[in-house]
Amino acid sequence: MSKFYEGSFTVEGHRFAIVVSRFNELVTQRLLEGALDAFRRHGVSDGDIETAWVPGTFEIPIITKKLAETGRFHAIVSLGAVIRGDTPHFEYVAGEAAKGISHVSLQTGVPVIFGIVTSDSLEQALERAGSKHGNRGFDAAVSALEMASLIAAIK
Ligand code: INI
Repeated sequence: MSKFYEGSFTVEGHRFAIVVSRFNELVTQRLLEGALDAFRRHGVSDGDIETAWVPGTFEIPIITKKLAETGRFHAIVSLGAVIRGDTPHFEYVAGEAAKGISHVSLQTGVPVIFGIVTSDSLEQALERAGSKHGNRGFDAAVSALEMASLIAAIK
């Protein structure tokens, strides 16, 4: 029979970090609440979660790298909100964050979950931060649980 691996959502002894951007804090504070809610509801204690605030989404990769390199975390959640209406730099900010996060993840072997909302308007961003399209922060934390557990299963 072939062997297959699958992550679960119940992890024991796993530690998680969250890197959250202060830019568009109205949205990111809600994403953070969603992520913390998901971790707690899946049995992760507050003592096993560390959160770092960064000025903007562009700064997420460097702090994610620092946290990953400590070796303390089984997965890291990145949270931000990049709104097209706010800036002509939309593509740079969102694109560089995506590239940087992916690079950190592959380089360190620590799964980094992309919980960055990209939208055309503040209204659309809020819809993904706890209103009609769910909460991307909650979803990102659930993905972090699954990835941490999947990696543990493969090891
Ligand atoms: N940062 C965001 O997180 N979201 C944005 O929508 C945004 N806009 O619109 O510019 C943004 N800019 C700041 C950027 O992330 C850096 O903090 C800044 O450029 C300093 O490096």
